[in-house]
Amino acid sequence: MTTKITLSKRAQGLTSSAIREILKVTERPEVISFAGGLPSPTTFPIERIRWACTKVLDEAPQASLQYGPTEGYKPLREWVAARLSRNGASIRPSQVLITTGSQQALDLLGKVLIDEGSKVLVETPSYLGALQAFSLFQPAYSSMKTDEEGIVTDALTPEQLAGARFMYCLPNFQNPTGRRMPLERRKALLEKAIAAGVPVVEDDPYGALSYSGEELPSLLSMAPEQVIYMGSFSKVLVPGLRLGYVVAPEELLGKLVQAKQAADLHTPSFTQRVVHEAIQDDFLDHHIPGIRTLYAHQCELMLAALDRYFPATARWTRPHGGMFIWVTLPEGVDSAALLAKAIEQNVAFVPGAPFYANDPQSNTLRLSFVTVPADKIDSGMQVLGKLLKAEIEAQGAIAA
Ligand code: N5F
Repeated sequence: MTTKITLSKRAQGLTSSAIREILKVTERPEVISFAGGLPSPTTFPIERIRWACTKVLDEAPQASLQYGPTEGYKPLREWVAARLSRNGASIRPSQVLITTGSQQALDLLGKVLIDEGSKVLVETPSYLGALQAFSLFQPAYSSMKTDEEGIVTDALTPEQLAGARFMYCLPNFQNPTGRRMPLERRKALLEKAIAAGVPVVEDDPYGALSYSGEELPSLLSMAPEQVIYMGSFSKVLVPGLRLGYVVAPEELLGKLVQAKQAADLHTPSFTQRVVHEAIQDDFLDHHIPGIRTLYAHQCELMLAALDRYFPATARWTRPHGGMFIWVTLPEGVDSAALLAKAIEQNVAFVPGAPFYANDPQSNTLRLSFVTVPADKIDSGMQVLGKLLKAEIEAQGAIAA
């Protein structure tokens, strides 16, 4: 008998992350990549991490190299709970699960909350990595309407909310649009979720990257019983150590822990201890302002380049924090086709379509302004602007 591999229905539906695929191309050093949300490597506190590694190996050589509890390293869970309790909420360490990047938390949530056909509410557009994680469990997505202030809460009807397993929200400097939800919208969103009994999943890797330093209250702090919160060390420290966390009511946390046992037993003991050492003495409070200043500057450079090189018929967001600008091209221009041409000229971005759960808008794209050094932003954007104008002219010629 010849061996036949029969994939599960789940696996048959799997597709590759557009970001990860583009990353393969952008590894070539000559490519100017506005694609992956890769933090600027100049912000990595290398000496601090080196010091923390040595300290951990000197002080806890065996424990740091041994298996550990699934829930995570206790002092790190305590740190997360204390940090999230700073603005008035009261989060207990027993509500915190340390994960292998917050991406793992998305997968675990999908595993324990989604059945085939379950209704899941997502923003339009939403983080494609979350859509990829949830889609494994075959939900029926319902897209929430958004505008420049995020989810349009007035448009959320009881019918749309009814029976949803959860709504997935990115209130701070959303991936991919860079938008932030104002306080009034946050209140209205929670009111509706509470009235409908729908849990809110708040994914918040960018909240601390507010350029002015002003942070808005998290949904978690406003309604701790209603919200499942995800945070990450990727954008405020380093992404390569793969450390994130999820905060949930204890009864759900227990299920997430069981799902994590099956996935990877626990997040590496060593990296948890290293990060815990590195962030002692309010390190992040001293470190994050430098990241904000750098990203604010690079965002400004990219906005200036958009004004300079992009046609007036394109529109884009003007973020006040985070790492992304979202561009809407004139109707009919396909950003995936534009990407193919851009890559030939060593410039990359992420086409917008994979960020939509329903009705993909192929005339959109995401630009990250943080990964490439400031002096390359202008030249990369000049290439994109020229290609885009040529594309629009070619279309006009066809139409005429
Ligand atoms: O905590 P971690 O590093 O696993 O971050 C996952 C994650 C979760 N939620 C949101 C909203 C995110 O934006 C991310 C990370 N997103 C990056 C992006 O470009 O969209 C990841 C890019 C890196 C990659 O896929 O290699």
